Amino acid sequence: MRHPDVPESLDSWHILHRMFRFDRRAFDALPGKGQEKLVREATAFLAPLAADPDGDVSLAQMLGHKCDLMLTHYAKSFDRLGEVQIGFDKLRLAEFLAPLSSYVSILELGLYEATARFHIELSERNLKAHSQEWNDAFDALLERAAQEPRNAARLWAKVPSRRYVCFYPMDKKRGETVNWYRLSYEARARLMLDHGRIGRSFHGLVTQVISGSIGFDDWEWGVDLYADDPLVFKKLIYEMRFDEASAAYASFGQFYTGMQFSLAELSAFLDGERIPQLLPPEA
Ligand code: 76R
Repeated sequence: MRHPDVPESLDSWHILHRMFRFDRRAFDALPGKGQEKLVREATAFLAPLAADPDGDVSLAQMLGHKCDLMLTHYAKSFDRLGEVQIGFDKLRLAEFLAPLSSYVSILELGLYEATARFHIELSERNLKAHSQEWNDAFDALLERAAQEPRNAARLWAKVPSRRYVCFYPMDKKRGETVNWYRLSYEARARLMLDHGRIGRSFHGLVTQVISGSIGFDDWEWGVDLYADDPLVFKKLIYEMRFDEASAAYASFGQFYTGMQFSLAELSAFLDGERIPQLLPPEA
C-alpha cells in the first residue's frame, strides 16, 4: 500500500462504454407505431439515468464500420453499471442492437506531483512509513485533494456536453527495453508534467476524461476526448505523439469517433431521417 513509486489517483465515476451495431433495415421494417413505442420505452429508461445526480448517460452516433452507436454510462458502482446493462438489454430497442465492443474503467485524476509531496510531508512529520498513523494521515491528504474545488468539479462532472467524441484505449509500454514502469518516479513525474503542459495548451478546446482500466479491461487506460470541432482531436493527438510520454511509452488500441446527440433526438437517430443533434441543455 502507498508504495512511493506508485502515483496515487483520485477515482470517481465507474464507466461502461458500449459499442453497438444498429440493424437499420430491421428497424425500418417496423411499422411507425411500433417504432414510436420502442423509442418511448427506451427514452423512459434512459432519461432518469441522464438526470441522475449519481450518474450520467450519453449517446453518440459513430462513424465507420466499428460501431453505429456508443453508449457511455457513468455510475457510482460496478453493481449499478451491471443493473443498467441488463435493463438496457431488456429494452425492445436492444433487439436491433448487436454489441460489438465495450470498455470498463474508472475515471481518475492522476496525482504525480501531489503523491511526491504527500510522502515528503509525512516524513517531515516524522510518522513511521506505513504505520496506522501514517496511513490515516495519507488518506486525509488524499481526501483533502479530492475536496479541492478544481478536482471535485472534474471528478464528478457529467459527460462533457460537446458535439464530437473520440474514444480510444491505451497502454504505457512494458517491453524488455522500453518499460514505463521501470522508470524512476522522478522521471515519470517529469514526463507527465510535460504531457500536462501540452494538454493544457489545448485548454478550452478539448475536454479529456482519463479513466483507469488496469485490472478491469484489456488496456490500461481509456481516453475520451470531447470537442466542438473534430480537427482539435487530430491536432492534439498529433502534437502529443512528439511528446516523450507518448512518443516513447504509449501504445494505442482502436479509435472510435463520432457525434454525441441528445436523448430527445433518439428517434432522429433511429429513423435516420435527419442527423440527430446535441441540443443545448434546457434552461
Ligand atoms: O489532469 C490534469 O490536467 C493534470 C495533468 C494530466 C495528467 C496527470 C493530463 C493532462 N493528463 C494526465 C494523465 Mn492526459 N491525455 C492522454 C491522452 O494520445 C495520446 O498521446 C495520449 C492520450 C491525451 C490526448 C491526453 C490529453 N493522460 C494522463 C494519463 C495517465 C497516465 C499515468 O498516470 O501514467 C494518460 C494515459 C493520459 C493520456 N491530458 C492532459 C490531455 C489534456 C488535453 C490535458 C490537459 C487538460 C487540461 O488542463 O485542460
